[in-house]
Amino acid sequence: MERTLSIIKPDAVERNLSGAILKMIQDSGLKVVAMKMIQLSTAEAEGFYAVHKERPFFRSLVDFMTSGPVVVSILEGDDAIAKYRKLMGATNPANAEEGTIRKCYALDIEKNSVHGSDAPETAAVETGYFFSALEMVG
Ligand code: RTP
Ligand code: MG
Repeated sequence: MERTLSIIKPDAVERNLSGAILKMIQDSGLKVVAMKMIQLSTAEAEGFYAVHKERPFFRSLVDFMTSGPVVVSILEGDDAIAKYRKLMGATNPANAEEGTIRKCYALDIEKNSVHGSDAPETAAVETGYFFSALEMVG
């Protein structure tokens, strides 16, 4: 069993797509073991995306991620990290495969509706960034 962090980003929450995206997640067999809706502060978004701080898109990404509420959750399942990345689709929705969340709902390379951890190490850091052990079930 593996756990990964999911974020439904402001562009999707704002368009009332949280339920539709959670349905795609649950239909894939991944199990939600923690979940909450939060408004990220600038410092929280900068901390979360610190790995990208030298990238040209960093400021724009932080502005976007703080533009409205997000739905963060922890997903559990066999091979959950890779499984969720596959369900999300490519970062740029123009390159995303049919049936993926980003193909269905993303607006552009930045407003791409969802985040998923990309490796076991980042999944551990990211789940701990948003949730305490007391907030996880199972
Ligand atoms: P994520 O971290 O959100 O799951 O997405 P990812 O791995 O597919 O993409 P990553 O390279 O980690 O980039 C993080 C987020 O930054 C925004 N981005 N904007 N304007 C741009 O060229 C650009 N490139 C990336 C996206 O919101 C991306 O998901
Ligand atoms: Mg990433």
